[in-house]
Amino acid sequence: MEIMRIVVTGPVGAGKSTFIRTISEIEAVDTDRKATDEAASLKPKTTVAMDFGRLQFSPNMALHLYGTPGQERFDFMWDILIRKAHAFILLVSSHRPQDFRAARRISAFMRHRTKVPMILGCSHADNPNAWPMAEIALALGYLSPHGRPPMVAVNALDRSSVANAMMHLIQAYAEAQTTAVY
Ligand SMILES: Nc1nc2c(ncn2[C@@H]2O[C@H](COP(=O)(O)OP(=O)(O)O)[C@@H](O)[C@H]2O)c(=O)[nH]1
Ligand SMILES: [Mg+2]
Repeated sequence: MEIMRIVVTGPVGAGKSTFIRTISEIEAVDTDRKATDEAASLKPKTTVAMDFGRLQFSPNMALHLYGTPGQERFDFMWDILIRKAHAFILLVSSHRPQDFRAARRISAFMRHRTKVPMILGCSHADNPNAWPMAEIALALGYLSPHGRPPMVAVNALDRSSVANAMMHLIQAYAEAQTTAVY
């Protein structure tokens, strides 16, 4: 059985825990605890260690999904989780431009540590205030399509939307394998 380890990262509230819970075939394990700091203004609970979910992709391939905490003070967990990842998705809330900077920082942190493929998941895509993806790309510093990671709109509450994002991620991984860029 081949196991592909996928990291789901992004700022607080981007939908990482939800994304994993929505797609996992086992009951997702979370380490959400009562937020006592600035995360409390966004939601009552926040992930302190990781989320874990599993998905049987094909008879001989299982996907293991690891969700990181969103807060920078837990960045030692980002480090631990990204080192063994085969690919990762950076989720960023499409309707919260104030989070774009945090997303950029996470992206830079990960890029510094791994060369595995990433895709950008623009979550909360169902929100009426969601920014268009092209504008999110610009705000994240991708000024031209060249060198920009694949982008996909995601509603983390919707199983088919999460499955679609997973397909993009697996495709990015497969392409990187065949072109052997790393
Ligand atoms: N409408 C909508 N709500 C979402 C989406 N993603 C997450 N949420 C909600 O946003 C809140 C934060 O999600 P959570 O998964 O805890 O974010 P995390 O901090 O990244 O783990 C929860 O109330 C979710 O139900 C989305 O794509 N669309
Ligand atoms: Mg979480």
